[in-house]
Amino acid sequence: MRRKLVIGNWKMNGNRAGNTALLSGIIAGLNDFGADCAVCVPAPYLAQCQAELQDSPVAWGAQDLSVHAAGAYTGEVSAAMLVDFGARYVLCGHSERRAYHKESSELVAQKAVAALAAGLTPVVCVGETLEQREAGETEAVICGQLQAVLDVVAADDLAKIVVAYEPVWAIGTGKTATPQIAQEAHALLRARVAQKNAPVAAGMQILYGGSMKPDNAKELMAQPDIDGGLIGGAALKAADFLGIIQAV
Ligand code: 3PY
Repeated sequence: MRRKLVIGNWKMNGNRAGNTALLSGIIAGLNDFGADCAVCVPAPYLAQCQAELQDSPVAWGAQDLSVHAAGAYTGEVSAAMLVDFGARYVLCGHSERRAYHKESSELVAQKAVAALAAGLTPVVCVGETLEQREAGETEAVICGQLQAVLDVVAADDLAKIVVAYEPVWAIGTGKTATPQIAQEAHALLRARVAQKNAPVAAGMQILYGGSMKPDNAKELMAQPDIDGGLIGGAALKAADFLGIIQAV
């Protein structure tokens, strides 16, 4: 039985006072809902998460990392630095990074490898655009993005990866994939992992992302291959985030 996981992706939002209010609201409302929960925050706020979440059931992580370990890479943040601030998760290849920063699937795969080497859990994001879906390319696109990671991650590390399916057309648009569309994509991704290692595929957490909200979370998470959510806008309000966790 896979445990559900709900991760808030704050994107480039937040400030110290607002973060404290949000984090304390989440902690206050958390019960044992049977789901794991984490927030992926802008890197400057990792120290704040470490201070404010360390005795709570909420884990924290980052939204990106460098493939490099150290050196002359201005502006980059290494996996070891994230670990230094207690991060457990790091998003790799969110569609906004693929689109705005031209991150290739190969680079995303290298980021996953760097995260694993440092002991972080990479949350590998995959998803198709509307044009790709309409052209019937969904399977090729999302399985191709995943395959790039499967090709380079050591067999022993495969079980430490989390995958997030985030259809680009459902991100920040208010549009959500129907539970059937999401389930179909999740099943394809799990089958692709199974080609490499069936037991790992059976245990892998595959999250759905893309305008998941309290009112659609239950139906999405009831699907057999949907193991939780990667939450955008709804992760910025404690009541909404908790509403999604409660839907598990
Ligand atoms: C969204 O739901 O908008 C996301 O991009 C979550 O990562």
